[in-house]
Amino acid sequence: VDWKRSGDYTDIIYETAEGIAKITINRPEVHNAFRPQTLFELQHAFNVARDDSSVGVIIFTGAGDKAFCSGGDQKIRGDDGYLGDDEVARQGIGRLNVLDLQVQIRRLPKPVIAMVAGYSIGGGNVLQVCCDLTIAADNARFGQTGPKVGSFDGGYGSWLLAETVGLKKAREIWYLCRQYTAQEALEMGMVNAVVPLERLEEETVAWARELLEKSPLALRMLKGALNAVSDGAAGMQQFAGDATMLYYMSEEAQEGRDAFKEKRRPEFDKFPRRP
Ligand code: 2NE
Repeated sequence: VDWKRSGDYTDIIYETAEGIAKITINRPEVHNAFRPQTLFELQHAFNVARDDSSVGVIIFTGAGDKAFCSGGDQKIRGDDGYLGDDEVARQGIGRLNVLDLQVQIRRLPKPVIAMVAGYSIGGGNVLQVCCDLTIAADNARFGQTGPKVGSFDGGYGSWLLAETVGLKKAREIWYLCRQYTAQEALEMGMVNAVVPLERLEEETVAWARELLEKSPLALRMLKGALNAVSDGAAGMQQFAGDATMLYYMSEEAQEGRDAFKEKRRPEFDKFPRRP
């Protein structure tokens, strides 16, 4: 794939090719742990991919083959969150802005594929759980560490994981903080496929190309539908918004708009009252 790099980032890499955006956490020296800046850049890049109408699928990954992401950077963890190098941090105030990124991935109306080599740990594993699909290399290792390092994610990290692998398994993963191989993750339904490390990108791109052949609106509605149940009112709000978008695209809705602009009564009688 002939990836074209763009954007001015320090902690991540943003690339596109053939309708695919690839977003890479680029902090291999800490197994791609994230700090507040990493998350600001990821949020920016995911927005760029969302707004780019030539992009149909997003691949989310980590630099190198040692880790997808090892969660929050424990070395800059303050007493209430993760400390950046901005004014907020200078006041000693930490952030947990990974939670905003989780929501953003859920709301983004294009499929996001996590491409995982090596460790997918802690808040990093929660991110891959939030993605639509996950392709794992055979060297991948998955796990949560919260109760070991003084943390937990009681949001998507817990109940979306439970929805994905079942309640008993989710409890085991969180309570015991064990690590699981790619094969074990496949067996528990936490990933979609396990492939040899040297073929990870090739296989992930093949999945992305297959998605690109499908109807973008159908994929958008399916993502919204599958998320709506567990996202409650917020999920329904998004799904309802998509219904409005589809309605706007109908002649019936456009008749209402045109009648207003032309200062006449709308002629809705010509549209069927569907059974
Ligand atoms: C990932 C793991 C198991 C790998 O172990 P190993 O032995 O293969 O590598 P090592 O030597 O631990 O890591 C390599 C380098 O990366 C750093 C290490 O400190 C080391 O650098 P040096 O100290 O040698 O210079 N590194 C790795 N993970 C890091 C991290 N998260 N923050 C900062 N530096 C990190 C092993 O490294 C590990 O267990 N890492 C910690 C995983 C973890 O507990 N993550 C945080 C969970 S909490 C969270 O993410 C969170 C949340 O629960 C809720 C909200 C927001 C965030």
